[in-house]
Amino acid sequence: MQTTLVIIKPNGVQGGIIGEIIARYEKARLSIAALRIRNITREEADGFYAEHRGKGFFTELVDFMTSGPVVLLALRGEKAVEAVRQMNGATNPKNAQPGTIRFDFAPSMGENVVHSSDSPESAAREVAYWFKDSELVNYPAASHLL
Ligand code: IDP
Ligand code: MG
Repeated sequence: MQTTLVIIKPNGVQGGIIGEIIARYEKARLSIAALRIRNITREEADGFYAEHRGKGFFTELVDFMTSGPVVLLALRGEKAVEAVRQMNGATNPKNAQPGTIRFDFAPSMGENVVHSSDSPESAAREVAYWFKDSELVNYPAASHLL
């Protein structure tokens, strides 16, 4: 079992597709270990995306991620890290496969609607970055949808 971190970015929140995105993860039999909607600070965005500091798009990325509320989501399931990366699609929506979230909803690379952890190591860091252990819950993911 793995736990991975997803962020629904400000355009996903303002576009009214929070429910649609979360429904896809539930249909994939992932359980929600933690869930919160809030604004994040520039300092939080900077620390979260530390690996990208100094890149040309970094300021644009921090500007975008702090432009409105985001949904922070920890998802749990078998091979959850890779499963969610696949469901989200390629970083550049122009390269994303049909049926992925970014293919369906993302207007551009900079505004690609969702973040997800890229490895089990990143996932551990990223879940802990936003959530305390005591905030994570456990329940069996649906075997069929009610
Ligand atoms: P990922 O979100 O698919 O893991 P990363 O390479 O980790 O992609 O980049 C983090 C985020 O930074 C991307 O989701 C995207 O929003 C933004 N980003 C990455 N590369 C570019 C770029 O070349 N131009 C604009 N934004 C970019
Ligand atoms: Mg990444």
